Amino acid sequence: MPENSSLENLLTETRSFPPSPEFAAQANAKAAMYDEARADRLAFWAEQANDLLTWKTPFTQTLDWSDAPVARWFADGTLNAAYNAVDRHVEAGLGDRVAIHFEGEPGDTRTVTYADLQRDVSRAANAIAALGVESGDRVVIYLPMLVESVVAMLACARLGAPHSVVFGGFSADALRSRIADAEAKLVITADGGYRRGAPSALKPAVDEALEGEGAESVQHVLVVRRTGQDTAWTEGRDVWWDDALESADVRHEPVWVEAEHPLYILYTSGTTGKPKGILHTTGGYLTQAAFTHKNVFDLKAETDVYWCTADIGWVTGHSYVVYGPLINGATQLIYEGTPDTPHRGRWWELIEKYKVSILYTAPTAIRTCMKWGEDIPAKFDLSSLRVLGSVGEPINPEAWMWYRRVIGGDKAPIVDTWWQTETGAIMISPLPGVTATKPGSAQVPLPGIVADVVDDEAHSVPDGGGGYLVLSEPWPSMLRGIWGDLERYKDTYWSRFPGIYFAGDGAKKDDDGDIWLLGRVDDVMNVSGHRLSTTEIESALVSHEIVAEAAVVGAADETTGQAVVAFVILRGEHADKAATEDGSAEVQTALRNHVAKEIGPIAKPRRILVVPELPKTRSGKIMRRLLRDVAENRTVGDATTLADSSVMDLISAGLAGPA
Ligand code: 6R9
Repeated sequence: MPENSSLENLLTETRSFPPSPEFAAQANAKAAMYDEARADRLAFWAEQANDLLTWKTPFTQTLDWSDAPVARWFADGTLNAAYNAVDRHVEAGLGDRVAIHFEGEPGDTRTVTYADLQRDVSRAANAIAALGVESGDRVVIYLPMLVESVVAMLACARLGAPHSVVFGGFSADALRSRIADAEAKLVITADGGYRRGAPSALKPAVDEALEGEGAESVQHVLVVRRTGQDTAWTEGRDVWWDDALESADVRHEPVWVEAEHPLYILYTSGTTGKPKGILHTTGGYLTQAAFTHKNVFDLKAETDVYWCTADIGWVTGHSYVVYGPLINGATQLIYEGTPDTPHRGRWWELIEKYKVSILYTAPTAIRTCMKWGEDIPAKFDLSSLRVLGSVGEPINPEAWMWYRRVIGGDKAPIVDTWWQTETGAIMISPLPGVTATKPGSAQVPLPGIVADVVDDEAHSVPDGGGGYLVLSEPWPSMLRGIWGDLERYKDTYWSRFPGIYFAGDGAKKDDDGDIWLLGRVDDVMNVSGHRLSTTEIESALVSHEIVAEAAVVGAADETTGQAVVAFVILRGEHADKAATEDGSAEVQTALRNHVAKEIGPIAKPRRILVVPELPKTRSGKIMRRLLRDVAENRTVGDATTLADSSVMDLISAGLAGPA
């Protein structure tokens, strides 16, 4: 079980907020959906796939699980994701509906209708095809939050070319390893984006990534002009997005693909150093993204203005900025920048300006706003908000209550949505208008989803008990594997409890049987809702010449959920140097910058502690539990399985000095 004591108070939480009769009366979701799905789960999903998507060729088989754990959903049907997200809305006479209100960080705006999207996506598809990309080829997208980012993803989908979006905050090295693993043919990037009031270059990281070994598969780089900053150019390889689109035809026939055709690969941290390329396919993924977006957020496409604050570099941006909302014909806001530029009320100002009615964000953002003070949101009219969502990490009851009261005016239901890159779409969440919500709990598996909390022997725990979260039946948007490594897929998710999916999260059931998530049980950290692997940061640290050994833990942090704390053993004379105050500061800076360069600024350790030894078991495994005790200033727990039990004393003694 995770030993996160700050989460213990969750279990004494007893408040509950039933839906108002008015909300319930108009809600998309109905309690009967649970019964319907329980009675015939596959028929339920087949109905959703038919209702929510337009198929070129209808499917006749819902699920083929004969090759478990690789599922095939709706396999003999054919469709196209971009057609479903864009063209069919235009064909239905909704071309003038706003798809995207774009707001740049400097305040520039753009309104994009579904008809505009259709033109741009078609032109981009023609342009990308002209650069040699065909169905099945991989395209890496490394962009800030722009309209073009959505267009680029849909253009790839239109061609049947799986995209792999790499978060713009990742370093050149991280980008290169992803390009190499996916063997991408094309990279789509921008000169830069606006970040905290200034242009921030992006293209140099692509140039650096492509210079290194492993990225030889890339033939072209398509560059969106956003900031207009000076940009180094490789003739013959680099192409401006605007030039390519300008000369491209506005008509493009979508490539109809089979339901199991790969839609995208998204890299995420696992328990080892090498990121996993999570593979999602088309029909099942789109079905569940659309179903959850419509019912969990109660989307009324004609009247709602929806805003998900996630970056497209994460799965939340894939399912709830691009595919879910656009499949459902929603009107949404996309904002390029940070919440505090140029002032700390920017988000609330945007909600007032665009009359946002559905907001989907992360607990870390809510806690940051709490810290800034409720007088800031109080200056804006937030009365348009009618549904609030949370995702990325457990939300503590205090933040939940603040979100409800200060942002939601004590009336908007909160949906705390549990899911993962691997699950593709929301799995556990209250349904607004149906579920009486509880502060801090994701509560119930959605209709058609079978989840449980089990003990070490895979036995379901009774109400009131705790253990591991598992998913016991396949679901439409489940990952279809890890790119290029089927064994790792089986190993990671299906070997801990044979035949059922192990999510890597600890959970409890309360007396009503509702599920409370307690955080990761493996070596994956969750910093501001972003997954980081301890091993990945450790490898980055030891790749620095002065580091002999490193151990990384996630320590509880009030704002970011967890913070990266690193314990390092330095080589020879560097250890002595670090023992002085100046030397210590120098080492800290050097190592933090090094991690930022190797992985990205989000992976920078909050604290780096120089230690003489690391606590290891006899088999050589680092006991991170003990280091977490140190990092969280707790009394160090049971150290009897250490090979050398005096190590912890040595570490604690050393930390009394400069750290
Ligand atoms: C969507 C996303 C997945 C991990 C997951 C869990 C944590 C996500 C949560 C939550 C508690 C929630 N997580 N949502 N924990 N309550 N509502 O975040 O995907 O980046 O792959 O992270 O995030 O630990 O296993 P991803």
